[in-house]
Order: sequence, then structure tokens, then C-alpha cells
Amino acid sequence: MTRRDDSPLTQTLERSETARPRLFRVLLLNDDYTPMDFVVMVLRRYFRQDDAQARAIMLSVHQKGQGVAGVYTREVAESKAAQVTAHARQEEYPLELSVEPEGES
Ligand code: TYC
Repeated sequence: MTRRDDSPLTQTLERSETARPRLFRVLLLNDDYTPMDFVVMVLRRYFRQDDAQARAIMLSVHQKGQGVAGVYTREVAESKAAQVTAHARQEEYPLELSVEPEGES
């Protein structure tokens, strides 16, 4: 930290490192109707998973009820969740996602 001016009233301190933004998980929730292949496509297209990872995450969500599709800054996480929800509704699938801060479980 470096003192930046000599004003007797205010004093601004500069940080030499840039703060890291908080990160948010995009969670996929299981349901009984969304096809497995659609979920795999979502993980590949919107969350940039390779085919093996996409299948593993989809199966884990199918078996355990929910799972992490990806971790992003808040705006990116919310935008991906909204895009995927819109795509699923277009196909009339009930797929649900949620966004939660990292650190919570
Ligand atoms: N349970 C769904 C099925 O049996 C597959 C599925 C997996 C749905 C993951 C949603 O987030 C999900 N067709």
C-alpha cells in the first residue's frame, strides 16, 4: 500500500494487487424428463466440457440429484444459467439450474 497524496482530510491507499472477483457455481439439478443427451450437449456447448467429462457430470447429477457444471464470475454464471434454461424451455424440457457462491455447499 502506498500513500498517494498529502491532503490532511482524505487519504487514498493504492493496492498493488488486483482483487480477485468472487466465484459462483452453476449447478445442474436432476429431473425425470430432460433427456440425458440434451444434458450432455448443454455441458459441452455452454460449459465447454469434453465428451467424457460431460457424460460423467450428467450421470453424477442423474444419480446424486445435482452437480457443478462450471464455476464463473457472477455475471457469467447467471448468463449461462439463463441461456441454458431458455434453450431447455424451447425444447419443452423442465431442466433447472441454480447459481450459488463458491464456499457454500
Ligand atoms: N434424469 C434424467 C433422465 O433420466 C437425466 C438428467 C440428468 C436430467 C441430469 C437432468 O440435470 C439433469 N432422462
